[in-house]
Amino acid sequence: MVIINNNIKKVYKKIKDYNKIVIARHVGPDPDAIASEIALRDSIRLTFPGKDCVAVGLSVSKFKYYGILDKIDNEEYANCLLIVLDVPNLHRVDGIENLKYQEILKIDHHPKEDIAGKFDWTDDTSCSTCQMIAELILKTPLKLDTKIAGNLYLGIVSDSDRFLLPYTTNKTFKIVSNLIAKSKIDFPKLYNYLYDRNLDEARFQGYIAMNMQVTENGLGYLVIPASIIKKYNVDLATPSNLINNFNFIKEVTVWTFITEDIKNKSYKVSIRSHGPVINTTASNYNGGGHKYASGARLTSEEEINNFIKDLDDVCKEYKRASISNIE
Ligand SMILES: [Mn+2]
Repeated sequence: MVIINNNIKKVYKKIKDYNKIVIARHVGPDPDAIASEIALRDSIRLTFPGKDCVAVGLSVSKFKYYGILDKIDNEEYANCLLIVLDVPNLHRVDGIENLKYQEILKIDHHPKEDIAGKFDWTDDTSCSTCQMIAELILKTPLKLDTKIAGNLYLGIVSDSDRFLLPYTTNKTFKIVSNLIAKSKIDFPKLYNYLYDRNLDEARFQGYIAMNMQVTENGLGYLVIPASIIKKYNVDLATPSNLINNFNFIKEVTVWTFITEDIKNKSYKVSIRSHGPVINTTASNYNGGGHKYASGARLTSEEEINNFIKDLDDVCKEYKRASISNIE
């Protein structure tokens, strides 16, 4: 706790020390990445109107609610403080090519990798980067307004999957409670920015539920041909966006969607688990990821069959071990 407070002090001091600040996050951003960079930028601007603070990276139209990102001339920001959020490796930082920064400061909740500044604030017990930015703002003179608080709230809700994921802690709830108390945001009104979707997607979710095969070992799987993606008017990313919605099905321990990707002549695979570790299997099939949430790529029908067999074996072994634990 003391160490974290110390980090917060150091981060605040760095922000005070620099007049030019560039904030960046990972490529292919999610709401936590986008919301954290815009919230921190807006808070710095509000607190220190004399500073020149920008948030960079490719803008994503579906996230435009959070705010507009800045296009910058690298020359103008030479010798800036670069703050990178929600990403531990430098090659995945978006929008900082050829930027000659003076110093890099990382704030992140993923385990440490190669980014190393004079110091960085890494807290892999935090559910999200937005939780860390909220803590920073609440514990320093950095200012908060309704828009900043709303962005931070959405980042926290999104990365913790509505407080379902195990790295949601009492600290998360404390910070969220303080955030709401201080900003008076009308938080139930914000959920549509995360969860609104069209009827095509809802119907496609029905298709998955109706067609998913479930083995006696608890593996749920579905191969989705390109023709079905077209028929339901969804896209290649839709199955992976929906996969978390198939959690908490009693008969299913591990579940995977294998979607035909015609353009890349392969199959895009998403896998989730609420028991056995699956990223080792994923890494045998051109993929990887977290222990319980992974992805892979398959190229042939034979590979699909082997992959399903391997995952089913993982489920079988897990089931066997759980039964013998009970005995
Ligand atoms: Mn995150």
